[in-house]
Amino acid sequence: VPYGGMTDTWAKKHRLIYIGATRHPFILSIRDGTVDLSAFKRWLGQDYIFVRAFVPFVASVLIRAYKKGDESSGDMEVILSGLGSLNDEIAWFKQEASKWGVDLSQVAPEKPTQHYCRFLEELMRPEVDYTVATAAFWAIETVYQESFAHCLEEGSKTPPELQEACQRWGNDGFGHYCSSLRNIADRQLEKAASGSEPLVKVSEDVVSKAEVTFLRVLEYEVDFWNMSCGTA
Ligand code: HMH
Repeated sequence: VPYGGMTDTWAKKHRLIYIGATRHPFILSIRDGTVDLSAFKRWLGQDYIFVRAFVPFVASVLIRAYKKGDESSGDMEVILSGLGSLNDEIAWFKQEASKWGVDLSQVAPEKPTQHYCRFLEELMRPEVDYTVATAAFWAIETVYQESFAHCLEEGSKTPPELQEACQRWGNDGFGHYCSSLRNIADRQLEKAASGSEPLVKVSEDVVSKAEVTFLRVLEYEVDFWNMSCGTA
């Protein structure tokens, strides 16, 4: 069954950069078992820093969902479940880091991590539309879901000690959560695009801002993978 939301249109329109983010050489190296374990450890430390910054961003989306006052949309429940997973994720990072001998208190953010975290802070500003924020949220989670699910597909040679990491984002439950985020973003985009807002010009502006934000997420994700590989 073809899916016809705005997010799907973007993924097709920007196919090359989308593939660049979700089928990055770092992910392909996990999938074919040739991954450099020092690269994985670098990714682990940097992603822990990213996830800590991602929590307040998701909390800011939750606040905006609440302020919209549309209880029947179910947006708050989805976002709140995301915060719950992030709580587990932070605990997992700590446990995984000690398993690999990475001291998280000693990890300094590298440039791509700093830039990505700064971007999240910009998205937390009150003047950023809920539509733009939910599109970014969907894109950030979906890149990880599609990337790590690829490492678990039949025929992949992901090393056993990395399978748990891939499961975190590659499992079906996380996939379902990403579909819920996509539905939230698509519903918002649909509302803006159909000009149900009195100021059509403002609504169109929101849709194009959201598309640009989607592209920026993909670029930050590619930079993040490049850094993990050590090719940044
Ligand atoms: C860099 N992007 C990055 N880290 C993550 N943990 C996710 C997305 C998904 O939560």
